[in-house]
Amino acid sequence: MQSKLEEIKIKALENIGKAKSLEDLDELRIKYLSKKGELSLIMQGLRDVPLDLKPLIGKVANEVKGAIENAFLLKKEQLNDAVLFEMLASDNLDINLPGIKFNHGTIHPLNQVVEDIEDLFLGLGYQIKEGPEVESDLYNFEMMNMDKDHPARAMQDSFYITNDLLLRTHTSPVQARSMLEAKGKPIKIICPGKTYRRDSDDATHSHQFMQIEGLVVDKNITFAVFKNTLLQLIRHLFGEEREIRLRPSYFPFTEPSVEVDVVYYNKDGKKGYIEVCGAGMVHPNVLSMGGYDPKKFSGFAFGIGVERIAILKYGIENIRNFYLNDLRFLKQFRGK
Ligand code: FA5
Repeated sequence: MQSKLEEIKIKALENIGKAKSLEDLDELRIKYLSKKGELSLIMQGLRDVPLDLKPLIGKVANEVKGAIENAFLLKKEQLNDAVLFEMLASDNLDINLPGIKFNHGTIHPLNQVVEDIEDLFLGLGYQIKEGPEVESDLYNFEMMNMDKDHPARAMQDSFYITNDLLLRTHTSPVQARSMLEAKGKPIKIICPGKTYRRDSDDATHSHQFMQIEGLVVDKNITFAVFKNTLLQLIRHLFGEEREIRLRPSYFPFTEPSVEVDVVYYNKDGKKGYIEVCGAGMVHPNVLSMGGYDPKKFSGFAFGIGVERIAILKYGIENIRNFYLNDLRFLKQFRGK
């Protein structure tokens, strides 16, 4: 029995030494060391060994088992190392090489404001609409209750392409377009986009700027609903604490009309207000022209100045910064 054990040991060590993979090694483990392996079968024969020889044979058997187990563990380590070295060699990674720099773009601060406001209104059940930047006189003025000779047209002089075609001066023409499209059904939309005016450029005025129009038309839309929506918007943008002012105003397409001002402090700590939004209850004439009976339907509308919101939110000193494409300025808005 002793020689049989020695024989198994020699064979097992030889086979383990030759194993080429972890799979080979596992097969050998089953062959020699498992419950039904060769070593266990021999050990079962220990019962029939004469009593005086048992300690000796038992000792040899344990030594053989120990030697096989050690060889097995050693080989396993070698094979694992070999797998790792092979992986590293095939990866061919030189950690001394300088990495490739990717130039990450940033979302323009004005678009960040637009996305933020869109998120708010989508959550309130509004749909997002688009309208053309080259607009007809009909939608830009007439359907907004400003006839050809209406004095309020002077407040929004435009860049004209023909007598009837112009760069829209506000996003309000989308109101008229949405009403005609909805054909008398309730409306709840916002529309962000570019607008153009023959305004003189200064710190808060630009000849091209962005607005977000809002329009709600339904039965029983009250001034209270309108005011609550405006407050929700301003609180969302500037927090509960920021002081705001609702100022009575005039627009030919709303009655009554308001303007929303938000407080700011200049470099010297002097308090002022910046107008961010014009709004009001939709004028009955605008409802009629859009195909809604003003006796049954009412609504409110607003036009937010996107640059003005961004100026206040980020403390920007001049509106021109948004249009100069200076990367040193734009990169400051990464992930705001
Ligand atoms: C209008 O344009 C109206 N269409 C808004 C409106 C919509 C009223 C729906 C009622 C119902 P106003 O001219 O005030 O209104 O402009 C709205 C906002 O656009 C202003 O509060 C301001 O934030 C911004 N804005 C106006 N002109 C300029 C400009 N030249 N540069 C930058 N922002 C401007």
